[in-house]
Amino acid sequence: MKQTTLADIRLIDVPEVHDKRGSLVVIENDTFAFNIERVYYLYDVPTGSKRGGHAHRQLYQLLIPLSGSFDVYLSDGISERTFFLNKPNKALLIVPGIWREISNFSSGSVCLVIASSKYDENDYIRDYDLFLKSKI
Ligand code: T46
Repeated sequence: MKQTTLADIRLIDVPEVHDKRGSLVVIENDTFAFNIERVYYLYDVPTGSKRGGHAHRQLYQLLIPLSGSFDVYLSDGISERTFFLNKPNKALLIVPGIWREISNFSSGSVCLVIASSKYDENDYIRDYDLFLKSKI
């Protein structure tokens, strides 16, 4: 697994167009540092629910709060940091090799995820001790 750290995490301004009718955000395949292969979103998350609880071996992802807000806790096995996402024009870039837990979803929130490859369960590390071992 890539030996990434929290220093590789970025909060990115997404390109947007404003006029008196509102705002429009554009994401194209070359907007970010990876090729887009998959898009999915989390919604209808019950109050108090947590998502994530894993790391990825190869996957790059962008998390965007299309609506509402939530917390994204990240750990590289040494340092940890929590990002509060609540702006649909800010995308959190999560690189491979970072543990994440997503919580405190506000009512009606929607988390858009843009990912660098198709779904592959073999790319997940869902055990925190295994994750720590993978970082040695
Ligand atoms: C992540 C956070 C933000 C699929 O069949 N295809 C998919 O593309 C995905 C993402 C999931 N699934 C299945 C696998 C599980 O049976 O949907 C079920 C729930 O997946 P998971 O428990 O991984 O969901 P989250 O919300 O904990 O995590 C997801 C992503 O898996 C993960 O990459 O970073 O959203």
